[in-house]
Amino acid sequence: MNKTFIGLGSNIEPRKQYLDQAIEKLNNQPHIHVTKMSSVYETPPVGYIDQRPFLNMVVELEVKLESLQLLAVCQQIETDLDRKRTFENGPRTIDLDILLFNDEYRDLDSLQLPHPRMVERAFVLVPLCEIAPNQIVPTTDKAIEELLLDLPKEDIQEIIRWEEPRHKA
Ligand code: PH2
Ligand code: MG
Ligand code: MG
Repeated sequence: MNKTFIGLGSNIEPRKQYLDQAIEKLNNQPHIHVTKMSSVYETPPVGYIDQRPFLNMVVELEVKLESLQLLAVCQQIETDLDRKRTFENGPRTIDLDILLFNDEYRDLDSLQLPHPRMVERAFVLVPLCEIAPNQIVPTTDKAIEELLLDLPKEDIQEIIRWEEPRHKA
């Protein structure tokens, strides 16, 4: 059994529904169990900033798959949920990024592990810290809660726990 963490992001409505559907599709795979889920956070766009805010969260999975097989599953789910590749960091219905896979290190074009930008992104570290504060990131030898302390306070303050909007009775 392999333990892995996936970062999910969406900034095209219905954002929450895309997150829910992606998790359901992961859990419906015979060799994947969703074992932990973070809260959902609303986060300002990083990289290309002229776009709608994201909902982000992180899940922990136990999988009987190799990392490249898991990548293929994630990419298929993105396609099934209407993900269009427009431009780098552009708007998306759903993005599924493998953050960590056991303590595996990979440097392929298709898959880099640990995810190379995870340690600088508050929208990844805040939800990940909620479910795995003591998890070590192999290339840094630091725990998630330590890595979070290294980020600028302003970055962390922008990550807001998000709740489902209430519908009128
Ligand atoms: N994903 C990106 C680029 N920028 N910003 C936020 N807030 N959330 C994301 O998931 C995100 C991003 C590339 O995948
Ligand atoms: Mg991404
Ligand atoms: Mg991605």
